[in-house]
Amino acid sequence: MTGTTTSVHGVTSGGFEKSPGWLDWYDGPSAPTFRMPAGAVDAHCHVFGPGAEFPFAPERKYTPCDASAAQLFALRDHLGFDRNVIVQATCHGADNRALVDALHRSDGRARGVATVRRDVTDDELAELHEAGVRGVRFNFVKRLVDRVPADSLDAIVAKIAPLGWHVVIYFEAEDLPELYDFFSAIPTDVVVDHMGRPDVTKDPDGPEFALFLRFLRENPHVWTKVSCPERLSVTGPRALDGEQQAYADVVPFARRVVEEFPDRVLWGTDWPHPNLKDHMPDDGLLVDYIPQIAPTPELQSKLLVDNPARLYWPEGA
Ligand code: 0GY
Repeated sequence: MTGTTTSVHGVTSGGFEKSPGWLDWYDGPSAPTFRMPAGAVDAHCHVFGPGAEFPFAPERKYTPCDASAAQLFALRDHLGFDRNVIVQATCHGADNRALVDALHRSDGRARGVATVRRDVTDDELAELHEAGVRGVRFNFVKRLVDRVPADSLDAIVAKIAPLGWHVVIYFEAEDLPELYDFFSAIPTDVVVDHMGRPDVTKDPDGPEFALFLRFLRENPHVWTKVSCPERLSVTGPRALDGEQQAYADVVPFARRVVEEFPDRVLWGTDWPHPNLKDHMPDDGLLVDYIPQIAPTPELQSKLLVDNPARLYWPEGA
């Protein structure tokens, strides 16, 4: 793998200063012991810049290190994934040029999820579709974005639905009650990032996670990524052969979702892991977490191969 060579002394390429305390992605991930099924998709990852080529958006809430398409594809090959779904990160706002460039470089092995504004034109959407974009992301996490009014989001949905795209939503568990009806009414498929960010110090049988499970039960058009244990965990990345399993506190939440909704779950690394302040995961160990939440080969195939293929490559490979 190539390393973060453009990202030194707090400054990224193009002269952008990284946010204080920013942790760069881990250069030198271990080789996973988990045998990835053929055709596996890393269904949640990002590219950042490089800043000199694709400047970060003026309205961003953080400035990351560089994380290029070439570095992402090297990680894909190292971990044993076949394809990627690259999700527009908020540090690029609605400027999708870095995403589109990465999609073009992927030789058809990546799809994208973009951020667009309500005034996006049909020609711009057609260009994004041609590049491989198949969805838009609506972000409700307050530390990442300013809230976009619901009527703007409705206008975007009306424009992307005819293309067969879906909506990816990112929110905190405490905000689901307020957003429940809005999300339920979205007429396209909807994909929830990171299980709606449950507070894993709470009981997986408690009311907060019960609401999320009810949301999935009542809405067959809603899927979820069971990703980001490193972001949700309090117990952290203990070694798999240690006295405690990696991200043990997240397992009961993710496993429950995988077992109840095996046909509507996706998994991704979240490389290059924006905004982590205490530890940066070893992506090889993150992959070794997968069998804890999807314990059988059948569940693993659905999670990593069949489900993302249905959503992002419905026309076949
Ligand atoms: C993630 C999570 C985060 C950031 C973003 O687009 C983004 O900036 O998604 C986060 O900080 O929780 O999924 O990458």
